[in-house]
Amino acid sequence: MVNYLNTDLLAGRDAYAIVVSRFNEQVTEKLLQGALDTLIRHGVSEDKISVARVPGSFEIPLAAGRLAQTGRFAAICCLGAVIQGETTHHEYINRQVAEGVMSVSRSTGVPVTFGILTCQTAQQALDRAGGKAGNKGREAALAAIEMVNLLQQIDQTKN
Ligand code: INI
Repeated sequence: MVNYLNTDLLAGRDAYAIVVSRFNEQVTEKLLQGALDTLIRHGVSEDKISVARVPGSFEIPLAAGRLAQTGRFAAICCLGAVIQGETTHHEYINRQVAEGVMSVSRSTGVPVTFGILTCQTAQQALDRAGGKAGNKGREAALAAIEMVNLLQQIDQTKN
């Protein structure tokens, strides 16, 4: 019989952290609301959620790494919005942030999810922050819960 590992979306008593960028705040606040609403609806109690605000997406990996190192959080959701301007500035931010977030996750073993929009226009970002294309903050929170449950199941197979 196949042994399917649990990937349900019911949160236990674990603590979660959210790192959210203030840059493009009109978008990132909507991502934050989506993530908070999702964590709470899936069973995380409010006092188990910590929110760390950072100036811009470039600062997200450092804050996420420091939070992960505390060992207090089962997962960390990273939220930001990088919107293409007239220069290539966004390309440098996007690459570093994506690699930085993945690197924190790999080096600490703590799931760090990627709710950072990389868009060409502000409208595209708003569409993905509770508009017609969903809410990436919500997706990042769901992914965090799912990964926490999956890793806990994997760890149990060791015993
Ligand atoms: N930060 C963002 O989160 N989104 C952006 O679109 C953005 N742009 O376009 O400049 C941005 N820049 C700030 C950057 O993340 C850092 O906070 C800043 O460079 C200081 O280190």
